[in-house]
Amino acid sequence: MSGNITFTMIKPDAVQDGHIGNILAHIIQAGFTIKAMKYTRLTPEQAGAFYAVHSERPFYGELVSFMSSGPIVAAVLEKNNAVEDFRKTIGATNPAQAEEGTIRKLYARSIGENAVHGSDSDENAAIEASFFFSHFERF
Ligand code: 3AN
Repeated sequence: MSGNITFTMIKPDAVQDGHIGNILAHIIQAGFTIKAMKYTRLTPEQAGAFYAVHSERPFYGELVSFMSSGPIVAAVLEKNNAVEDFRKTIGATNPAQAEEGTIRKLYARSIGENAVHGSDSDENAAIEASFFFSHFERF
């Protein structure tokens, strides 16, 4: 059975480019409810831990340095079939290949600086939400 929670970050590129408001509006318009949210900045150690699953990939160093380069917005989102529906809403990893109207097509700079994160499974959504939020911060 698919779950109803996913985790997202508005990444440093989209924050710097002034897209926080438009991206949150897009997410809400797509039917997601915000269960938790914070504006924060990751240290390189925190970014490295969050993306530990990618530690063997060639772009890992670049990814960690980018994700700790400026503030981000982290949020837990709720909707039926949240993980799959949110990945449709954000579009392909590479914005050049993302469908028209998706968040990455509209706001991402490149495959590395791609505006938003979206969990890739229910299991990772739970792990990622717990990485950022305690139970006292989720409503
Ligand atoms: P997604 O974010 O669509 O799940 P993943 O899990 O393959 O994509 O990659 C995680 C993150 O790593 C991406 N959001 C992107 O920032 C970065 N990334 C992925 N592929 C590349 C690449 N070829 N070059 C640079 N950065 C990449």
